[in-house]
Amino acid sequence: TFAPHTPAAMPLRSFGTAPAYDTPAMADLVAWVDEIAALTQPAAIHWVGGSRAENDALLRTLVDEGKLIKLNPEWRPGSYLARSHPSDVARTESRTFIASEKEEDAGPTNNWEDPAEARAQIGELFEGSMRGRTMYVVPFSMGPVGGALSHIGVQVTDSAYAVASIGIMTRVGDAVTRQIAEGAPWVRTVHSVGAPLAPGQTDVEWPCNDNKYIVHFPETLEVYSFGSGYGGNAILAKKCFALRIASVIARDEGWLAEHMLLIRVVSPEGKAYHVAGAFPSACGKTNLAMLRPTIPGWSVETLGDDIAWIRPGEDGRLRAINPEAGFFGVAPGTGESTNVTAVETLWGNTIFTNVALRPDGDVWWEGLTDEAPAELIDWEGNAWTPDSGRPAAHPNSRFTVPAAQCPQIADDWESPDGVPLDVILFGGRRATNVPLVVEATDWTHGVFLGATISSERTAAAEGTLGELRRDPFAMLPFCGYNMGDYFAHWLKVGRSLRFDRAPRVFQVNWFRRGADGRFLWPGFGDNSRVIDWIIRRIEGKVTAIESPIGRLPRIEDLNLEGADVTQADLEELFDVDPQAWQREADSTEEFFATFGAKLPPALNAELASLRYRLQKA
Ligand code: GTP
Ligand code: SPV
Ligand code: MN
Repeated sequence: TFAPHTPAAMPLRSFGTAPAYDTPAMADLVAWVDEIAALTQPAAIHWVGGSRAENDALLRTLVDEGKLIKLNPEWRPGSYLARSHPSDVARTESRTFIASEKEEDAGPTNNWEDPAEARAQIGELFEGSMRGRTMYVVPFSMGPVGGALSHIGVQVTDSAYAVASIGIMTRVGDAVTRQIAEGAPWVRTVHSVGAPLAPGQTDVEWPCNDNKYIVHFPETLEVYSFGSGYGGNAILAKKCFALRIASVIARDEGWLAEHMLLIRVVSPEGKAYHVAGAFPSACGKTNLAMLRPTIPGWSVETLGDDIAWIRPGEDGRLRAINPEAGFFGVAPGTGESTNVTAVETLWGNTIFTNVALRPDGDVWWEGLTDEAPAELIDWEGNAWTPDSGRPAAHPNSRFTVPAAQCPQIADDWESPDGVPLDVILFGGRRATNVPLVVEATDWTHGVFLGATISSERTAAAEGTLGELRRDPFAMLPFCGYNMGDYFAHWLKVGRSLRFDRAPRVFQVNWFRRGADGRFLWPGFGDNSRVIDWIIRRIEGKVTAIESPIGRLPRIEDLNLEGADVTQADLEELFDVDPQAWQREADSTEEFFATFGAKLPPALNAELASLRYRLQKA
């Protein structure tokens, strides 16, 4: 395992000690914690039990240390603002690795690292990395504790901010430790901000390290993350475990771990349908998860906004759960006119990161209100006015809030058995070409639509904003194995379903723009008009137009009553330009070629028939 070294004497405090379960599995957990402590040399170890009092004390400490600002409880009870280091504001994909035994198991879309090399790196980076800090041991469950579709893990971390965030995003505490003690399998995750403190050294507001390193061991179910305190790099249960590691477990066990929102849509006739949707980061999952329909009769219940674990059931249908317990959502653009449900969810008990602070001790970000307050402190802690010429909140500023606070959360959102899926959506952010909605002709065509998603880059990760990139299944940064094998796995899961019970697949794009650069579709609550058409398709109430790229609605079949959209814009929203699509097909061919022999032949066949249809068009 790690290179030998002499651990410093560790004056462990007595608070938050390990629960005294006397089993071999518990001894194993304690031995692992000791091993990490010997490597990272923290000043103290705190086992998180999950109580309210413990969480309150943790938050008080963070405020005392200047790492959180307590918001004015009159406006935002139980809520806090964190300001990150300006360099630590998003996921760092270039420093994220899959350390599978074989390089081809990481595939062309991941950064691969040889596991032995990765362990050597870990030994170097983590040695003494927690000096002067408390190491927290956080047992967590993804999915309700003990649920048939749930999985558990432990994160050790030297970031109290991460602990508070994990406490919102997952189910944390002794009930999980007990499961581990009883022998349940668990995932090992280790996180350090990589900023050890010398004796007497004063801490900074947001400790982190320029050298970031996030590495996953899919064969041994381990994650190590160094140098960053930011959400997806630090809340390891989320993208690292629930997607990268879980996708590998899912491949081996015949299920799917997906970057998807999950909702229940109830039609005017009172029929319930379940919709899951994969959209790349910052492309509308949380907003669709909290949809408030602008058309009468429809309602939406929220089940999840980012991750879905999906399993074929005995009835030949897919069933899905949201493994998370909170929302880690994009703040900018969230306001009364776009997502009033989110605004109401954020009434209190929320940790905000990198938003602006109002003089009255509340928060603000671009889009919360139409007009900006006259004076603010921006996300970097500087005075700000509307004339400052820069955003007050970072474009990837976020809120972390318990899902239970969502006013439209489904009553049964924590049901361990999940919900049966009727519809799968694939979305992206495309200024051109991709219509508002297209229906796949069958499961294989649906997999082709998922595999070929491309989307303009957003602020959720490092990189050039607006640049078009492939993001298959919105899983490009999150698939823990070879994406070619992942495509094949999707095809295989489809074959395991009863032929008439597979979810129907649709591609959507809320982000198409006109020649003048403005969005052609009003989006947000009006996306219910698209859902309405999709459900009527499923119910067989409406026909579609066969196009080379899939089935399109007849504009007259859309419910557009009261919609703020012109006939010309609608025609542009559904325009399929065969020449532009031949270029899309050329680009898809290049993309598919990167998978070599791992690409399922069925996807090449889909591409060939797309070209054939385009030629005839
Ligand atoms: P991650 O949490 O990073 O995975 O993002 P997400 O997929 O949950 O995206 P989210 O719903 O937070 O939306 C990201 C940005 O897109 C926000 O600024 C939203 O205001 C904006 N957005 C969401 N839905 C729509 C829409 O229908 N139309 C337009 N124009 N913008 C949208
Ligand atoms: C995303 O980037 O998809 C997010 C934020 O939801 S993070 O948790 O950082 O991945
Ligand atoms: Mn989101």
